[in-house]
This record gives sequence, structure tokens and C-alpha cells, in this order.
Amino acid sequence: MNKIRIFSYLPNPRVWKSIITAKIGGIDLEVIGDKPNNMPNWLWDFDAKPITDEDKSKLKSFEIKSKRGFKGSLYKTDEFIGQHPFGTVPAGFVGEGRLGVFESNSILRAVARECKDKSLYGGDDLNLTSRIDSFLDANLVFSREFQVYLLELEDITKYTYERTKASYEFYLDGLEKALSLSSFIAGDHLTIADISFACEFAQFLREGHYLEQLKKKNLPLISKNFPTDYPLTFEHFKALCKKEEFSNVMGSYLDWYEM
Ligand SMILES: N[C@@H](CCC(=O)N[C@@H](CS)C(=O)NCC(=O)O)C(=O)O
Repeated sequence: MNKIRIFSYLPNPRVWKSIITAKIGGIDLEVIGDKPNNMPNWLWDFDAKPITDEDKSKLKSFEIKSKRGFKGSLYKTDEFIGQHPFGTVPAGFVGEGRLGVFESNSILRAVARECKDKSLYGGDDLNLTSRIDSFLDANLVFSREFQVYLLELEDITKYTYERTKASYEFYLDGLEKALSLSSFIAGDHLTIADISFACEFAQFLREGHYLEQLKKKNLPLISKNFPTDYPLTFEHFKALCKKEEFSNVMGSYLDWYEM
């Protein structure tokens, strides 16, 4: 079996996808990292480790300004950038060659390929595997849109709000249609399309922590009417989050959200 290591800030719903899949699929994963605010105090590498201010002065050549999501500088080794050219976390490393795998949905696929339970990624049915990929891609498009939104929520612009709302409606319209035809997103059983959806959507719901900021701009929560606008998707989300394999990993992340 290929060993898989993931480096990231933690907790991170984008890492949960892989953790939940590994648990259901019966494999071990190595997950290392720290709270988001501590990521500038880590050396970003296969052998990621915490660094002191003294270390940082010796690691000036690795210092690079954060592109997305962190404040200030990060310390990424040349080996890290070699394997992770976009320089993002979660950062997966697979196999003896410690090959870099990036984008949480791709890390998720790598994990699913190693699982004993192959049905999570379509089993022998390559057509189903391709359909699962389609849902994962649709999920990434939504995820990128709402990443910008969540990062801007302290002082949101109408432009970002409207873009995210359109992306939310497009993605959820599709899921609602899919779930009117089958009991899981890609077909009649649980796959990584469901796992990725639940984790990304849990993260999107964090807009609910910015009610005051949205109110100041006279903007309602994008997900305000989620249960009534998309009842099948809402029930599916609820059912997934209540599954032990999910709730054990998600912990108290969604406790504030009424379901
Ligand atoms: N779509 C990517 C998102 C990854 C991403 O954008 N990560 C950000 C943190 S939220 C990052 O690593 N930024 C590194 C930097 O700022 O240099 C995924 O699902 O893995």
C-alpha cells in the first residue's frame, strides 16, 4: 500500500474529506499540521516542523509572502515547491517517492484509490468513477468561489457576494436534481462525491459566523433558505453529518448550525 502524508492547517474540512474516506475505507493516513495562525511558524516541507524566530532568520531564502488565506510570510522549502508548485495546503505526499499531490479533491482521490473499499470511488465501474470525478470538479468550482467570499467576509463587496450566490445556486441546483434521481450524489451508494460535498459545504456554512458583517451591508446569508430551497440536499447533508464516520471527524464544527 502507498503511504499518504498530508500537511495542512488543522482542523481543515478539506483534510476531513481524506480522513473520513480513510476511516471508511480502512486505511491509515499521516496528518500533520497546526492551527491556521501557527502556519507561518512551520517549515512547509515533507518533514514539516515548527520553527523558531531564530530558525526563520536562517531560512530567509525560503520566506515567501502568503498568496491565499494566511497573514504575512510562510517558509516553504525548495523541495516543497518542487512537489507543490502552487504552494498550497492541504499538501499530500504519496508513496516512496513522496510525490506531491495537491488540491484536496485530488488528495481525496489518491486516498480513495488506496482504500480496501473500492466502491467509494466507483469500484470496477470506470464510468461511475468518471461521474464521481464530474461531481468533484463541480464541487471545486463552488469551493474556489466561496473561498474568496469567506476570506472577504469581514468587508464583503457586492460583486463577490453576487458571484458566490450565483455559484451556490448553480451547484445546489445540480445536486438537488441529482438527489431527486438517486439517494446519493453520484448514484445509489456513498462515494467520495458525497464526502467532498459534506466537508466543503460545512466550510461554506461558516458564512453564518459573519452575520453582523453581512447585516451592515444589508445582505442576507446566502444559505439562509438552504433547508427549504434545496430540501433533498439539506436532508442529505444532515444525514451525512450525522454518520459516525463524519461526526467523529467534524467534532463540534457544526454544533452552532441548526439542523
Ligand atoms: N482548492 C484548494 C485550496 C487550497 C488553498 O487555497 N490553500 C490555501 C489556504 S486556504 C493555501 O495553502 N495558501 C498558501 C499561501 O497563501 O501561500 C484545495 O482544495 O486544496
